[in-house]
This record gives sequence, C-alpha cells and structure tokens, in this order.
Amino acid sequence: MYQVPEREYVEKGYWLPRTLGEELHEAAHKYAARTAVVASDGTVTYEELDRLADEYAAGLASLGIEAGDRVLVQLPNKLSLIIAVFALFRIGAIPIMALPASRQADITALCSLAEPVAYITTDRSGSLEYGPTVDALKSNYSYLQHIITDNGGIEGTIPLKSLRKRGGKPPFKSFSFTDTALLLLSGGTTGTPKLIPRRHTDYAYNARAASERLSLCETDAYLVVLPAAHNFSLSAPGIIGTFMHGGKVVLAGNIGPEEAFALIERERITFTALVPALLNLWLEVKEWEDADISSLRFIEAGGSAVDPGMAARVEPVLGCKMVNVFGTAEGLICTTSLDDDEETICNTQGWPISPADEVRMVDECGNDVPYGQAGEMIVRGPYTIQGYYRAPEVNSYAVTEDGYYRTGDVARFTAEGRIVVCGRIKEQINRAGEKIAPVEVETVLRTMPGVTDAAVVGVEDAELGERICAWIITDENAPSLTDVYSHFEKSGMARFKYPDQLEVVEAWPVTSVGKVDKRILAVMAAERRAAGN
Ligand code: OOB
Repeated sequence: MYQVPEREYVEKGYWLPRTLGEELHEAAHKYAARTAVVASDGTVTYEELDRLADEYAAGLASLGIEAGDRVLVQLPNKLSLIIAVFALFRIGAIPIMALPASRQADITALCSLAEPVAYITTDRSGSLEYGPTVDALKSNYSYLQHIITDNGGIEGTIPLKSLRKRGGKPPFKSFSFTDTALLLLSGGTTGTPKLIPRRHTDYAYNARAASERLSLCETDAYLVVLPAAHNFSLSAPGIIGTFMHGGKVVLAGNIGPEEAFALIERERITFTALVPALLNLWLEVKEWEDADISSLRFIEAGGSAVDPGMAARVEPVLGCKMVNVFGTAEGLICTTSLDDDEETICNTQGWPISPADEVRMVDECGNDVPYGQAGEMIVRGPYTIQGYYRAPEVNSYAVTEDGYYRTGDVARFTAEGRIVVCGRIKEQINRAGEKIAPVEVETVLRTMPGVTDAAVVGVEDAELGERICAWIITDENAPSLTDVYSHFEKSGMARFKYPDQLEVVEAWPVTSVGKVDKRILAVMAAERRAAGN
C-alpha cells in the first residue's frame, strides 16, 4: 500500500498547517476592508465575511453539528453559499457540494451514501424548485436532523438567518488541517454517485498553486458564472484562490453573455472560468455587443476539450488571454500560463500546477508508454485523492497500488513537457462540461413502458462538445423524446442528463466479444442526425 508522504508535503511547504476556515481568517487579517464577495443577496468585506463565518458556525454548532459531520449543501451562486460553506469549515463539519442542477434522484443517492445530518438549500432558483426534494428527504432519512433554507422559503425548514449568533465564536472541537474538509461530486462513470474527499490542506494548496500560476493579486476580480460548488469555480484558482490574494469574488449564475458583459464592465472583472460551450456563446455575442470588457486579464476555458480554432479567437474578439485548463475534481489540475504563445495555449492543456505532481501516461498493463505517445494519464501528488468516499470496490480500480489515480483520460506529453489531452477511455459523456454516466441514463430508460433495452452514447456535437444519444429497442409502443422527458422528470433526473437525441434500433450491433458496440452506435447516431432523421 502506498503511503502519502505527508511529512514531506508539509516540509516542502505544499501543505500548510491551516484549515480552510483559518485560510479565510488569514485573508481577513490581511485584507480586512477590501470587498470579498458581491452577490445578489449581499456584498461583504473580508472582515465581515470572516465574522459571519464565525457567527453562523456558532449557530450550526448550537444545532449539535460538529467536526466530521456531513452536511449536504445545495445552493445557487449566492453569498449564502459562501457563508454556509465557510461556517462549516470553521467547525470541521464537511459540506457535500451538491450542484443546483442536481435533482431528487441525485440528492437522495448522496444522502444514502454520506448520511448527512443536515441539508442546506433554498426554495427555488430559476425554474428549479427544491420543495419536492425537501419533502422526499424529510420522510426517508432519519439521520437527517435539520433542513435549513437560506431564506426560510420552505415551510417547516430552519431559516439560515436564524442561526446567526451575533458575536458568536464556534465552540472548539479540535480537528486537523489534514482532515477531510469537503466532499465534491464526481463526474459519473457508474450508476451510483461518487464523492471526492478533499482535505483542508490539499484543497488550499490546490487553490494556492493555481492562483500562483495565474499571478492572482488583490486587484483581481473573479466572475463566477459556472456553479460555485464545482471544483473549477472553487479552487482552480476559483473563489478560494481569489480569497487568498484579497481579490473580489462576484457571484452570478445562469446568466447569458450580455448580462455577464454588463457585470464585467460594472465590477471591473479581471478573470472568469468557462466551459467551451459557454465560451463559444460569449465569442458569438461579443461580435455585436459593445460593453467595455477591457478589464479582463484572462478567461480560463476547460472542463471539456477546447477547440483550437475557438481558442484562437479569444484574444482578438474578447481582448484578453485564454488559459487552457484541464482539471479534475479528484485533484490534478493542468493549465497553460499567461506567457505561453498562441500555439501552446490553443493546442495544449499546459502542465500540472504543482512541481510535486507525478503524471504518467500508461498502456493497458500500467506500463509507461514511450515519451510523446498517448496513454492513459495517471497521477499522484499533494492534492490528488487516494480514493473516493466510502467506495472500496471502485477504489480498487480507480487508484493503483502505488497510489496513482487513474483519470480515464488519454493524453500525451509534447517535447516541451506540455500535456495534450486527446481522448478518454472511461465510459462517460462530457456534455458541455457536465459529466454523465451512460449507465445511469440507461437504467432510467429501461424502466419506461415500451422500452425493452437501452444503450446511451455521446455523439460529437458542434455546440455541446458531445450530446447524449439514447438508443432504444422497443416493443410496439415506442416512446417519443417528449415521453422520455416526462419520464425523466418523474424519475427526478437532473435536466442535463436528458437525452438530446432518441433513436430506435431493432437489434444491437455487437463487438467481437458480443458486447453492445457503442462506437458503432455513436457513428450511426451522427449519420441519422445528418440525414435529418
Ligand atoms: C473538471 O472537473 P470534473 O471532475 O467535472 O471532470 C474531470 C474530467 C476529466 O477527467 C476530463 O475527462 C474532462 O473532465 N476534462 C477535459 C478538460 N478538462 C476536463 N477534457 C478535455 N479537455 C479539457 N481541458 O472538469 C474541472 C475541474 C477543475 C478545473 C477545470 C475543470
């Protein structure tokens, strides 16, 4: 068994002996009067945020929540999310970072896995309503003792504000900087959700190393348009990286390019993080929208492959650098730098943010491929996990005996040591940066009347990167895509997992060993779409 060289990480200064709650305290000490967060539900300075974190920590602790307890947090991009999460960090309770788009089916599965003592949510965000999820949880999970809403908008829930204990200090129950700080959602490859345990110190290092790569400083202003609970938004360098340098975090969610441009102009935003599908929209809209976005230093693009042609348009159209980002919630982050030439920015994902990241490209037997050739990228290092939360079976495959996490991505090194991600071996669909496990969609399809079998594949798509195509074998009552949508709605599936294309086949094409040939299904899906079927 591989032993994480904890002492070495501390001695070399990768792991600082501080919890994430203490990181914020440190920032508040240095940048007290500077603006920390601007959001629709409030604007706070560092000093205020630090105090609020303490006051809410005291309130949460008064409910009996303590170090090591899991708390499911599902909030949109608002100040209440930042306060709730940092209050939990302060008492050593572990937020499970659910995404606003996660629906009942995801949330109940997370509850069964992690047994949270509390759920912090809101009544609604955009068209999403959280009342039904609250109802489902209340009746089914005895360990879930407290349901808290940020605005008290759901009957029978505790309003978050009522937990504010003015002048409060969280009661002390000790926990360590090497303890788990938070649980991130993993992009799916299996039917059940996986949670990624990140320690206080490794997560802080992740944010620090990414922020150093991009030279963040106190005049930076970060616009969060992707869900704040995602690793990209939180720590690559994200909200936590911005806090470490005294910058300003501007939270917005679900906004179109016009609104984003207006915010950039108003708040003098210096950077943001986008998935390629969103970047593409920004590029289109900027052609005719003339807001002043000259304050932007750079845009990080990642989460799925960025088309080199699109990357080349960023500087001429948006007037700032692009940073190509390959990231994983499990750890490893690679980025280009601001000094890289255009060729490197457009065609590589840069290099790991830590000198201690050990990245290897290996063949099916786990042996290194010759330098420069493509292989599965595996990694170990100071901020990459040694396993998923409560998942021994998955972990026996996901992490090698010598401690390397298998990314499931195929990549190669360039002669300059840069990484080029060129494919994937894991069975996962990457739809506009959202990760979907085909098996999960298949399972729900098979419960539909009229469907006798289902196979789900990702198909290359100009707008989404990949779209979801559901192939079904049916009896005489073949459902339509509309039927599929209402079935998914009833099943509590997140909207981004709905198929974009539905196709019927009489029998599966099979591989030489008799498995459903998904490669052929993907080709057939593209052909049918092209034929206008
Ligand atoms: C980010 O994290 P996850 O955990 O949602 O997804 C990780 C996976 C990678 O294993 C890879 O398959 C894919 O997303 N991916 C890319 C990519 N960036 C991520 N595939 C191709 N090119 C890229 N540039 O997606 C994430 C976490 C932190 C920062 C940025 C992204």
